[in-house]
Amino acid sequence: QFPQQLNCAVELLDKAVEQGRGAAPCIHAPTPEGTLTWSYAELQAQANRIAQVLVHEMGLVPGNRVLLRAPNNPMLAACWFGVVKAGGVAVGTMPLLRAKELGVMIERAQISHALVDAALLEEFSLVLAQDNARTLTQWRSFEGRGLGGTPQSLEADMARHSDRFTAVNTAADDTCLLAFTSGTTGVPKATMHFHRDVMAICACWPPHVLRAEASDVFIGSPPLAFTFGLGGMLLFPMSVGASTVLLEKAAPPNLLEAIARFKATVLFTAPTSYRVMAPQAAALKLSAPQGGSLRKCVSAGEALPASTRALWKDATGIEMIDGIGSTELLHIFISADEASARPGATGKAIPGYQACVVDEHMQPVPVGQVGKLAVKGPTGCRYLDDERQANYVREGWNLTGDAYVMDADGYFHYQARTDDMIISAGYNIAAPEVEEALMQHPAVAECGVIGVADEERGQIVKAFVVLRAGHAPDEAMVRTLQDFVKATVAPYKYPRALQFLTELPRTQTGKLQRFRLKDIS
Ligand code: 3UK
Repeated sequence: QFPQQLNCAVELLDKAVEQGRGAAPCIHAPTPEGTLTWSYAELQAQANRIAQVLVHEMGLVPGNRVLLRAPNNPMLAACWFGVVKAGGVAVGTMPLLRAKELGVMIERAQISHALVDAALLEEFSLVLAQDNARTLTQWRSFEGRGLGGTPQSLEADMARHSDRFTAVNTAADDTCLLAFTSGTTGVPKATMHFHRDVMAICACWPPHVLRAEASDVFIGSPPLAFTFGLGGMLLFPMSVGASTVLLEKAAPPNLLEAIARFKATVLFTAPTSYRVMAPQAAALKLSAPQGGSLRKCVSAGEALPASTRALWKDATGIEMIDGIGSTELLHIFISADEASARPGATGKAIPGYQACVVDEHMQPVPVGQVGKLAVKGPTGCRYLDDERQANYVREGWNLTGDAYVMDADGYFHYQARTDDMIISAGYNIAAPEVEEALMQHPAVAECGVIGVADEERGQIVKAFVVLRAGHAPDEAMVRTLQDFVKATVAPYKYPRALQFLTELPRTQTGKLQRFRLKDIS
């Protein structure tokens, strides 16, 4: 379905300019002085200069891997397109990563070049001193808003080049992107994606489920280093000629303020963030039904509890769009739009993808029964280190590691990560179901549930709870919450152990790290 030669940066950026969108706004960002906006033509000019610096001054040849280090900002987007136009492989990394973690990634991915936001240079200098970063010989730093004045300045080099560059004529199945998994289980794995994969995700979920328009203004929290963010915050808005707001700081208070300031219409963030933002979103009347701008709200990264969906709907009048995606499959493959959303279900397989629920032997399980989620589509898992490839891909199906139930209408209901099914005295208990029950109690701000070893029952359910302000973490509260769960779901699912924390361990993509809760136990 795609031509043999394809460069996704040409498709998404150059063609937009050719087709007359050059003057349209593409990227907005807050600056200390006000707002910066780049048109499609301006983003293209920056990307073209960066591509020439990479090729002519940094010796990049097609296939070289380029480490990108920056919070979400316009220059990071320009670097991404510059690398891809030059035929390089963009390797986005979470801004908060430390030298030790980066060294492992550089070694594993044999990274040769780096483009680094000046704000992250201190940690980067530690990386360069490490033995495992020996392959990385060429780097430049930039100021996120393109102002220049940093060591080994990318901008100074860019100034010597024109705003024109003809993209390298890559093959549709050349790699353009290496994405590292979130590390919910500890060790990040690198996944490879081709130019055609990028075009495939732009052709599946956005037109069929999201249905955004050129007039939309996208905003959200996921980093561009996370494929949820790369799609939602950059590729998808560009694929429809819309604009996007890139925020270096997108924790709930900043995000709320920015939605109002930029009159954002399409929001991408994680379930926990929706939960935290709901009261202020209501007070600020941010949504279109309340006279504000916001009209579409996308949740991914973790299961969306029915209670959070209801909370957000009460606060804003907006029915959320849930979607499950993975780094391995690049983006969302099961989802439902506003009109067909069902509380408690993620949705159906989106056009282009097939999904089913299977047992140990890859046989479909009957409707209504729990099994492993298996997915097939135009994108799929290619680990850089193929040892683990066979765990994720079996008989052509991607096994995401999630336990799901499919109902008679083809809606998929999330249960747990396959490893997070708790077996207690012979009962199968899905940790997220207990979490959802706890979260319905007004004293609970956040919680995480795991199974811990128990002599008598094999495992018991243990809950970690963060209380809302004004509630005391005492024995009486433990019993109150235990009784509450017993009254909300089948009593055998109640947490026999319950511990209070002041915050939960999360990855930078907002996912609960259950393995770290196990360490606390
Ligand atoms: C979990 C969900 C229930 C699920 C991602 C959208 O999260 C993304 O990628 P990761 O590689 O993690 C994948 C795993 O996260 N998950 C994600 N979304 C949902 N569980 N409901 C959801 N809506 O365990 C999955 O296997 O970090 C999400 C787009 C791109 C992505 N990379």
